[in-house]
Amino acid sequence: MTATLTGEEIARYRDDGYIKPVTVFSVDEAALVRAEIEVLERDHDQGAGGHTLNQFFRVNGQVTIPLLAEIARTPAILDAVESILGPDLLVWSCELFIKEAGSEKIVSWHQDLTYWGMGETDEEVTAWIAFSDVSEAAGCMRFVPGSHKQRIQPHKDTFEGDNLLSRGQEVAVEVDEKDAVFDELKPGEMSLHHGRLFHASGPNRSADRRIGMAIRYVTPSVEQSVGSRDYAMLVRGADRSRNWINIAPPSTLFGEGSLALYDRILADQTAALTAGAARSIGLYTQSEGTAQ
Ligand SMILES: O=C(O)CCC(=O)C(=O)O
Repeated sequence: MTATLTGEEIARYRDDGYIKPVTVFSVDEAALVRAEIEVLERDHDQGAGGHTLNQFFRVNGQVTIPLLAEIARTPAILDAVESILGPDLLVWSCELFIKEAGSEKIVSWHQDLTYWGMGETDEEVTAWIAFSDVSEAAGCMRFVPGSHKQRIQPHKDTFEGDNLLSRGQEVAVEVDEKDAVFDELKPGEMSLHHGRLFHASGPNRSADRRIGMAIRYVTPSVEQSVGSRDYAMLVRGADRSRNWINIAPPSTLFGEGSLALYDRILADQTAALTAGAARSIGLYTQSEGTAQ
């Protein structure tokens, strides 16, 4: 399967700050991935190396979980991302966003780049892939078209318990829900969104789990400017930038070396990802189960 975007789709991404839906897996392939995620939940619910499974799922999943690193290298996903970012692509983080059936968990309105220490770059895109039916009822993402043309706006920490984000962060400007479009996706479909796009998601009122994976792609030119160093996995082309410590995909699940690397990355990234927090926060360290 190839998913190279057309000129018209690329223009729409530039104008709206997102593009959807792009099919990157067949329904059967998506079901297989979901089954593998659910095997992980069944067999590794205690986590590994002192981390909960939830933490591996929510930040840098590609470092210790081969399945997630492999998904991030799927040619069809890379074709579409290459259409936006060009031929040299790195993966900064893989994250699973899972909401159980009937879950009240939400994601408040935010701009991703606010907390990543990468400035206001246009050289980052998130691929969000559905592994279940991600309908409006299931709490799909909502986007405000064109909002990526704004600079990074002030955000406030809410620390609300039902928020899937690490500090319940929320953009501190009024968002008119009438402007929002729903990012409904079928299993195997993905959307791409810009790191300054206003986006949010609601509770899961459907009868099934809502399972999605966010992959943060950057080009080698992006620089970590808050933390002292940062890490990324080269997935297409070349990285001649020296901006990133290049990491390899893991060969085994929760291997000793990749667990040590995970600790190192988390320690280095915590400075950037928790900068300015109103109170001390761990990055998804709370043991709230694998799915929220
Ligand atoms: O899955 C969600 O509900 C939110 C995901 C999100 O905020 C993101 O991928 O940037």
